[in-house]
Amino acid sequence: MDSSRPRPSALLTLLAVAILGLVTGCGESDPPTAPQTGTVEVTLRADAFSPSQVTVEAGTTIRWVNGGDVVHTITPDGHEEWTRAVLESEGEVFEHTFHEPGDYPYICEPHQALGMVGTIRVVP
Ligand SMILES: [Cu+2]
Repeated sequence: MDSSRPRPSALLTLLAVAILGLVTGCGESDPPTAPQTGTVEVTLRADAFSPSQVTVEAGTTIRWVNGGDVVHTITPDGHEEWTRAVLESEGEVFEHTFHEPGDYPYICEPHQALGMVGTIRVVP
């Protein structure tokens, strides 16, 4: 009548997987997961923000740089943290400093359908 109770071996397996996950989570090949500070650069490529997901501490400046001669926009998606920016030529830059913790999604209007979207996550 104990068939619904997890077997000890199953629990051990779960524990082993959890530990393995922790260890590999700190692997050198993984992208940094700690919040970044200072000035963090995001490059606008043909159809993507690179990197598209960025986690920073409050007070960090994001510097978007147009990596090519394609017109992109950096348009807030559902918030008004900054005013829509248009980067028309290679090397053109837009910067914004984030002070309030939260998630700030944004899109590139011409390339949103291609998946050119990003999120800045600001942590305290
Ligand atoms: Cu674009």
